[in-house]
Amino acid sequence: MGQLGDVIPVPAQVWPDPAADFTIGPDAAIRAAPGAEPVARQLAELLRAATGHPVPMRPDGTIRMELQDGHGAEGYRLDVATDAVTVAAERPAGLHAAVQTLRQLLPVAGRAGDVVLPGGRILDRPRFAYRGTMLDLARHFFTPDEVRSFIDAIAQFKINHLHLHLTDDQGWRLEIEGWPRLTEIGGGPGTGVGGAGPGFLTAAEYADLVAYAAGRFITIVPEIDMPGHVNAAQVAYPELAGDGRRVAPRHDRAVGYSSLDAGREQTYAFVEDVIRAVAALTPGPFLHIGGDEAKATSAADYRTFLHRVLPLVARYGKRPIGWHEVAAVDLPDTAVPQFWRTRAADAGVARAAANGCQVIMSPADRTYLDMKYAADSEPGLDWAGPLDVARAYDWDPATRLARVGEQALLGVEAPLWSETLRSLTDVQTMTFPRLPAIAEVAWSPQTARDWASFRRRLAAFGPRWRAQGIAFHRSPEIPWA
Ligand code: TNX
Repeated sequence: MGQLGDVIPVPAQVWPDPAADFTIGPDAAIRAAPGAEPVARQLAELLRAATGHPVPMRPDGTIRMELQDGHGAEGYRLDVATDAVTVAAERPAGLHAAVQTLRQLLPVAGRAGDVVLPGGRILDRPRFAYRGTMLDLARHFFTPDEVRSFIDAIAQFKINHLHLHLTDDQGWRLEIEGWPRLTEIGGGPGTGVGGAGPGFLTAAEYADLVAYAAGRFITIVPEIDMPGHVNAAQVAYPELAGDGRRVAPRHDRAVGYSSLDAGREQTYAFVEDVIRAVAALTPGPFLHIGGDEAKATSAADYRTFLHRVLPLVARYGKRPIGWHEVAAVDLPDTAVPQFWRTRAADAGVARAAANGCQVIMSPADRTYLDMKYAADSEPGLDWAGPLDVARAYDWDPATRLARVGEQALLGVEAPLWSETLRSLTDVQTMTFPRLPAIAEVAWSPQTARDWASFRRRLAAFGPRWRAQGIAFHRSPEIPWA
């Protein structure tokens, strides 16, 4: 049995009480308040797997899940006493967060018989509302089953947004009504970097993923990258290229050579169809419009394009997110620039923050999961790296960018680009153990965080990940159990 607070992300407040341990015995049962049942069933499943006991749902259960005010959208209270375990939250999302905490207090080996939970109280709530990661399906396609397994793995760390990079120069990975060649050609054989593929999500598969993620309190954030990163769309529909000539497919790693034509109405007819379709499939509030590395678009055309497209996102009921280059224009205060460079100041993002926009922090030198861990590790890129676990952990999002402080931050996201990835194992190896570091950066109070404590808590995940079949990088910085 570990200590009560030995979880990732570290809870905001922990009061261990060694005299109050609770034993999950053969008679253990769960009592769920109305509205708490779905999360209570998830907890019951975990407790059954850990103990081998039946753990039914029963009105006299001493493991209690309650809904009560005062914990915020995702916060919770966990009380472990000798005679009862009480989980209280304002909303099911908070109960789900508490279950992720409890899960890490259970032994790794399954069907272990009676299990003792360490006594005491946890009061916990997230520092930032947006705690995300991103998977690039465009450079390398991952199947719905692979994405589901990724969702299961990240949910344990209280990650609550999964950004899917669905389109790029190499491939187009989401079926769009009325534009079948996008995926027939853009999702065809050989469309991944280096000739990988084929693959795309049908609208129904995407909707299934959205629902699956929602069951784990994760919001899907779809990205359609534009006006650059559109070569695959132009291969499928040459009329989307400025001069209408046939466009050659490209599966190399270059960026910044393609652009939609900001001066043609046809561009906006296409973009509106895509935004309408993606918005209709996406219950979450966000729609990511990319906007990065538009080196083949003039500055004037870039502005024209965004002034047309930002209102379209709003018309279909979504809040636009864009890579921070979008802050070159005056953004509506509902728009969210996502900072990804390695520099210490960005005039556009600072101006957007001063105008009331919230910002997502993804500085590449701290959060890019596609960076190599070390100069000699594979796979990965190295333009912002190497990025070891300590570097992913040891920073404060509120002091990262000049004039973009705590109040301006919506949250933190760790993107995983897939140019060098070939398999789900590669995805897992790049994600773990760095995403848990970022999850703690985004969830835990800065004052509760400490590298020495984190690396010790992280070490315990070695056996846990092995039991779950999740590959991870055995970083030499961590004293693996
Ligand atoms: C830059 S970060 C890109 C991507 C690449 C990535 C590789 C950003 C907004 N654009 O197109 O995949 O670097 O690290």
